[in-house]
Amino acid sequence: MHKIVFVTGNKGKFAEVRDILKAFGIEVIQNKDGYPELQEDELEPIAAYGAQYVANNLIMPVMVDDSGIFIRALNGFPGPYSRFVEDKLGNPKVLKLMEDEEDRTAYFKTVIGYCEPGEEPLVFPGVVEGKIAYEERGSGGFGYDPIFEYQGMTFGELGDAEKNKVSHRRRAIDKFLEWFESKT
Ligand code: ITT
Repeated sequence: MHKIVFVTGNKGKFAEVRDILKAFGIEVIQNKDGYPELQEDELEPIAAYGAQYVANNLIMPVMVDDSGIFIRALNGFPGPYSRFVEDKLGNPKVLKLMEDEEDRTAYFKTVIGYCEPGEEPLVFPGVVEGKIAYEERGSGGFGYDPIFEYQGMTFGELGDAEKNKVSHRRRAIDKFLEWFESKT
């Protein structure tokens, strides 16, 4: 069985990546060492830098996941600052910011970064389009899931198994798997 070290402090992300990759015969091991997060408008350079930094520190192949929610009416906010905004504002205040906005469209994006020691990092993006709900709904998932509607249901209402079939993270991992399976 293949093993992949996934560097994240986020329990929700870890559980999703573990469940998705298990079905493909890959065991995921969580590492909570963290990495310096670049201040960038895009997730790709953050994931690439993080993966390379940890791969060279641990001297082993590693995977990282940098994600964010991009709300069109807020010009893409909070995007790469999603962690900071979740901690400082949380879903109720994000909904407040959206109170008078008619354009509810938003997307979630994950960029999986993968790097082997001494090599260049690779990035695999995945996006899912949806809408910002008017109130939090559902107790599943984590983070912004209760306010992100996908085809009428929030990710919080959808449940982990269904979310894992369609999510931004699933789409990024599918791209990673395509590459990983062609190399092994
Ligand atoms: P690591 O960097 O340690 O992996 P983190 O939580 O800091 O963990 P990010 O920098 O990628 O990760 O922050 C992404 C933010 O978006 C964070 O607040 C997450 O809770 C949230 N988030 C990421 N994926 C999500 C998902 O699938 N559903 C809901 N919220 C999500």
